Parts: sequence; structure tokens; C-alpha cells
Amino acid sequence: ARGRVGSVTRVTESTPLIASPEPSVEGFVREYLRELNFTQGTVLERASTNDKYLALARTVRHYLMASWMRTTSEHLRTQPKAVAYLSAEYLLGRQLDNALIAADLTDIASEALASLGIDVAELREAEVEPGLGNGGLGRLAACFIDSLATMAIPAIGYGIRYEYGIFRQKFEDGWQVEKPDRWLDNGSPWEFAHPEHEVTVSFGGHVETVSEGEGADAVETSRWVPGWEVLGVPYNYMVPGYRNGCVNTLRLWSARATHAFNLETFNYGDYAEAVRAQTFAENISKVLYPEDSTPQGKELRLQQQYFFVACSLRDFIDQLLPQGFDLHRLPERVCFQLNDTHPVIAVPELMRILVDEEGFAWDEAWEVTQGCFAYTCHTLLPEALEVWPVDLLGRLLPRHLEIIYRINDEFLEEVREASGDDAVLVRRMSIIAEHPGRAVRMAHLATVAATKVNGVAELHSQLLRDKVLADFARLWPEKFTNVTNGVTPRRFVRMANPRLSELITEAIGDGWVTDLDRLRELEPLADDPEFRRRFREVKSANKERLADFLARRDGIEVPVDTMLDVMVKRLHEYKRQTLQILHVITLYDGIVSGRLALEDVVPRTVVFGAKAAPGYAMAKQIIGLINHVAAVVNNHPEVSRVLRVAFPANYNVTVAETLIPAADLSEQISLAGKEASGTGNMKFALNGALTIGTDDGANVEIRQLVGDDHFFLFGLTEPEAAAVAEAGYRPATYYEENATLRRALDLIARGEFSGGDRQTFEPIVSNLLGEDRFMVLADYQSYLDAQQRVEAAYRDPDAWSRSAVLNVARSGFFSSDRSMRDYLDRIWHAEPLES
Ligand code: T68
Repeated sequence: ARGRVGSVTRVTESTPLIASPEPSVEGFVREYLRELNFTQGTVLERASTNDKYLALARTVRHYLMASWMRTTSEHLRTQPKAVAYLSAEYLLGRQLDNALIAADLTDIASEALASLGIDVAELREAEVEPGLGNGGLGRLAACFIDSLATMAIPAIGYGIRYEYGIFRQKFEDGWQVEKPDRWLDNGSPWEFAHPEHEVTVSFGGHVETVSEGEGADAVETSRWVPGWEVLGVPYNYMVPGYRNGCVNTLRLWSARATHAFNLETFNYGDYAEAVRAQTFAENISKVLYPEDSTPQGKELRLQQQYFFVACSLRDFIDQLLPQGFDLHRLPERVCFQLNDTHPVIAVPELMRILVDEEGFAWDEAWEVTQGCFAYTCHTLLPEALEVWPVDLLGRLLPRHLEIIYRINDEFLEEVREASGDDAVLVRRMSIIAEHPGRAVRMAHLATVAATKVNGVAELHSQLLRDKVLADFARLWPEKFTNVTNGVTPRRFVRMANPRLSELITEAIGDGWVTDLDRLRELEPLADDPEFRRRFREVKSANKERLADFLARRDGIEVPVDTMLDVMVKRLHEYKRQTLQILHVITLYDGIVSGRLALEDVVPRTVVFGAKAAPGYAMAKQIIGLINHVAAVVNNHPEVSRVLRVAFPANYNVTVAETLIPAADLSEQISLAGKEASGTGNMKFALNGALTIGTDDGANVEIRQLVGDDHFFLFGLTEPEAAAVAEAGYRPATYYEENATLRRALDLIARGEFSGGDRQTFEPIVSNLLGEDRFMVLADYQSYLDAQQRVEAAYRDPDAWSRSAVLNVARSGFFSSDRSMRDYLDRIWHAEPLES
């Protein structure tokens, strides 16, 4: 067991540390007023909400600070093997509540502030969440660093401090409009800038070949002569473990123009030019790239990728290793985990450091490099596998391209040898694609370099081995492994669902927060009518909380006594928001046409939350359709008595925290074989929603664990979908043969939801009838049937809540703590820090 938060259990001579204050209400008041008066420079009477929030955030920091400093110095002193998580995205969500919970200060802070006449709840709302990610991949990284800290694993997260995070979504006439996310405007109390630890990153220029030695002994070495440079300034964020005295670090890099660059131009008197140069450099960390259906080969994005990994490798080697450390032993000290291919340029960067700067022989350097990296793949869509055109990469990073070519030459030699010169295979596996243009396949580079390659759910890892990376899995079967994703129970149960947390803790104690398998102990309580009643009370109260939240935030009215049916995730055709809106339209059509009596419909509120990539036209169309259907449904006097559609704009982590605990039904309806894992699906199950879902991603494992009777399965399986595609899928057949489906699609086509205009949603209709790449029409009837089973089940509240409790009890596997244990056992082989 580790020391209490705030108590310093071990201080080494070399690192004298100040203790954090002992937690008490009076002490908290004192620390708070000190922050408000001395740091924020204001008095209580005049303080704005933001002043009060900033003072609170800084006060909470005091209580974590000693643990942070101690964790940091322990890492430096004991030099354990560390995990360095390289991720272009961290979708952190608000920090205040999480820090309060981690430090066990929630009650003390509320009491202390109440004594000053301040409501903590109001201050919480003042925090703008750092949205430095697009969706699941970024949120996963945030869950992972939380778990690593809670398990006291020596770990550091590396990423980019985007000045603008994921865009703020607004709806105008139901259509998505993007606004910049100015999350830093009101100050950012959770970060610590360290310009003194800036790192220089080079770009461009050319490579020179230098000959060393004479005659037969002469060796040619390469030297990179860069064309321009930028600086990376680290910003540190605390990553507090849950009440364990461990506080790890997340280090995000911000780009600055080099001093010389500025000064020189400025001295020539060209002020505008100096500013232009600065803007150019600082653009690198300006915006988060919105995920796109097709990667667009954005030069700036490649700059971002190289920028943050170059900073991070330098930082790890120079700051975290002792001086003079023998880099041959680097694999003993670190595993760089590549969160998808975005950081893969780190592979040639480490080779460059070892060969060009440290004078390693190529083979030596390659051995070290292969020992240091592991790669997580997050997709199955071929178009989402990153490739960089060779001319772009060569212009930006000429030496790295050269290194990639050499890695590829040696790798292909191995393939030739193993395959008896199979030229087709060699072409397929090459790191360099030749068509349509020459390009570097980053997933191939990652797979060649990594010690381990993992998918993010059983099915996904299987499909990686069998399809996406099959050639590689045949060559190196032992390289491939699975780690099923997980979510942090601290944020997504303990913090987001305090009522359920209390109910659980009352029943089984509070050990579940860090040992989620213990939720199993709830299983017998599923049969206890009193427990189920209290579970239903929690759900209702959470619905009230959500209704309040949406009324205030969006002016949306949510009836609290209906089934809450929720689909929240990025908008993508493969996720099939369209399928759910078709169900809504079918219900609407049934009622309006009189085929469906109102009393035969289980009243439900369908909630959507989704952002579309700004350049993804079809996704934006679908958002428009959902909002237009919502307007018609919600304004229909009969239909709206049993059916509502709510689509709050700007779905983010904060919205998820209020929405998920209130949900009855979780929609996980991607076409089988397309969703790598999903993590929202886990959050819903843990909060006692039942899933309607396909056999896809982690749904498969959720269903296996909670049991078929407590999960609404529908749709084609992955092999079935593959067979349909193989045989030639013809969506129009389903339209022709299914009258219900035909009526739903005809309503859209005839302009029922677009004021009679047939053009508005024509692209959606013709896409579904003509191509329907994700087989919405093939799965429509099966989905409808499953929704009927949902209705029947919901009519029996006792049976429903029994299933819901079983979902909670059996979902402990989906803790990100378990994911971390799997990574530790299968990939990282690092150990917790003892104290
Ligand atoms: C998601 N991927 C998977 N990508 O879709 C999801 N992509 O199934 C999985 O649960 C999750 O990763 C975690 O493993 C993403 O979220 C991106 O956001 C993304 C961002 C930039 C470029 C490509």
C-alpha cells in the first residue's frame, strides 16, 4: 500500500520536498484564499466565477503536488523500466472533479467553499475541457494514463498541446457548423510550462554523404543538413493516481519559433517577416486535425507528428535517463507505445539518433530500435491506414526517408528469403507502396519495427492477423497479440455516476474503484427486488440530472419517464447512425399512417451525439437528416407523445459524463468487422444500460460476459457480411422486398423531413440504394426485430433492471486497469514502483 495523498513517505537526501498540506476544511479555506488573493490577485467580493474556478484548481493542485514531485524524483532515482505512451491525441475531459476525487478532497472542498458562500458545482461548470482528441483513440489514451498512475506504473504520456482542440460543433438549421475551440482563453491551471527544457526540432534541407577512412576501409556515412528548425516547449500535466500517492506526468509539446530565427529577421527591421516566421513555426501545434474518412496527406500533420515524437525521444533520452547512459540498453528502460501510426516516424528518428548522432552500427541500432517500440492498431478500414507520399516525406525529412528505404531493403530481403522470392508477396508487404503514387505505408513500417503489434478487441486482433496484416502475421506470428480496450472506472463510474457508485459501495465496499472485477459481487443482488428498486431510483435520478443539464445547456426538453435510447460517437457511415434514424422514421411512419397504435409503442427518447469531420460531406448530410427528422417528430402532436429525438450539439467528454449514467439502451450498431473495438459500449454497460448491438468490436466480448439474455444482438456477422460483399451486394433488393423499409426511405426521398424538398437528402437515399457500403439496408429488418425485443423487455421493469444490474456486475473486465495489466504482461514487461 502506498502513502496517503499529501504525506511524503520517503524523501531522499538529494531531493528535499515540501509536504502538501494536510487535508482539512480550515486548511483548504486558507489555501484557497491564498490562491484567490495572492495568485489570482482578487478579493472574494470581486472575484468572477473564472477567478474562483482558477483559485480552486490551483488549491487542489497543492494537495497533489508533493506526490507528483515525489513520483518524479523516484523515477529519476530508481531508473525503472518506463512506459512512454506516444499519442497524437489525449481527450482528457475536465480535470477538476477527477483531481478532487483522486486526492479524496471532494467533501472537504465542497464544505470549505460553502463556508465562503461558493457552490463548487458552479465552479465545475466553468472549466472548459481540453478536447485534444477526436474520439475513441484519444479518449483511450486518457483512460490509459489514468490507469497507469493508479497502478503506480512508471509512465509518461507524450503528445501535442494543440492551441485549438477538436472544433466546437454548432447547428444552424440543423446543419453542422464548426467553431474554433479556444480552450486556453480563460487560463489553464492544470499545466506547467517549462521553456527551459525546450527542444530543437529540425526539418527539410538535404542529406550529405561523407566518406570516412581511406581506400578499402572507407565507409560512407550520411549527415542531415536541415533547412529549418522549430522549438518544442514542454507543458506538464499531473496525472494523479486514485488515492495512491502516485502522480505521473503527461507532457504535451507546444511549437515556438527559434530565437535566432526571430532575432535575425527582426534586426533587419522586417517586423512583419519576423512575425510571419513565428506564425509559421507556431502553426505546428495550432490545431488538432479532425479525423477524416480519407487521410488527406496534410503536410502540416506530418510536421506535427515528427515534431512531437522528435521532442519526446530527445526528452526521454536527455531528461529521464542518467547522463552517459549506454543507449544499447535502451530497451531495458523504456517501451515506446505507438498509439496508431501517427507517431511511427519515431522509428526512423530513433535510428537517426543512434546511427548519425551516437555512432551505432546499423544493425546494432536496429536491434535497439526493435526492442523499444510496440504498435497498437485501431482500425480495420483500409482507407484509414496512413500513408505519406514519398516526395512529401523526402522534402520534410530527407534523412528519415533514406532510413526508411534501408529498413525496407533489409526487410524485403528477409521476405524474399522466407518466401522463395515471391515477388507478389514482396510488393504487397513492402513499406513503400508504388501505386497510385510512391508512398510510405506507416502501418507496415510500424509492424516491421515493433516488438509487438496489437489490436484493441479479440475480433479486431483476429481480423488484423487474418486480413489487414495477414502477410506479416504469417511471417512473425508471435509478434501479434490482442489487448482488449478498457475505460477508467474512476471517471466513468465513480465520478460520472456518484449515485450508482454509492449504491455499489454500500453493497460491496469501495474496493471496486481500483479492482473492477469485484463488481461480480453484485451478481446475487440482481435477484434482490429491493436492490433493483434502488437501482431504478438511481437511473431515474440520473435522467432528471440529464434533463436539467440539457434544458440549461441546449434548451432541449427530455421527458424523464421514457426509455432513454442513446447513440453517441463520432459520425461515420460505418457506425451507422443512419440505421437508427431509419428506425425512428419507421416508428414515426407507423404512428402517422395509423398502422401503429400509440399505446403499442414504448415511449422512448432517442439521443444522438456526434461530430462529423468538417470535410466529410456524407457524415454532415446524416447530421442534417437526424436534426430534420427530430424537428418533425418532436413537433408532431401524436408522435411526440411517445417518441422524441434529442441531438445536443458539441458532444464531448463532459456531455458523456451526464448522458451515459442516464441511458437505458446503448446503441452499438456498426457493420460487423468495421468497429475495431468501441469504448463507449463499455461505459454504457458499466453504468447499467443494455446494449443493442452487432457482433462487432468489443460488443462480442460484452455479450459473452453479460450473457445473450441481457444483450440485444442483431445483424450480419463479420463472415456473413464478407460473404455478401464477395457475392456482390445489391441494396436495392432489400428496398424492393421490404415494404416497411421502402416507406421509410420514400419518406426521406419525398421530402417529408425537408419541407417537401426532394434534393436535400437525395445523396443519402441514392447512396443507400446504390452502394450502401456498410450494409444498412441488409441489417435493417434484423435491427427492427431487435428493437421489438427491446420494447418487450422494457415493458417489464423488474426484468429489465435485473438485466441492467447484471450488465454492471459482469463488466468489470472492461476496466482500463485490466487493459494495462494485459499490456504489462504481453508487451511492456514493466513493474509498479514500490514505495
Ligand atoms: C477508434 N479510432 C476506433 N480514431 O474507431 C474504435 N483516426 O473502435 C476504438 O475503440 C478506439 O479507436 C480506441 O481503440 C479512432 O478513434 C481516430 O480518432 C483517428 C484520429 C486521427 C486519424 C485517424
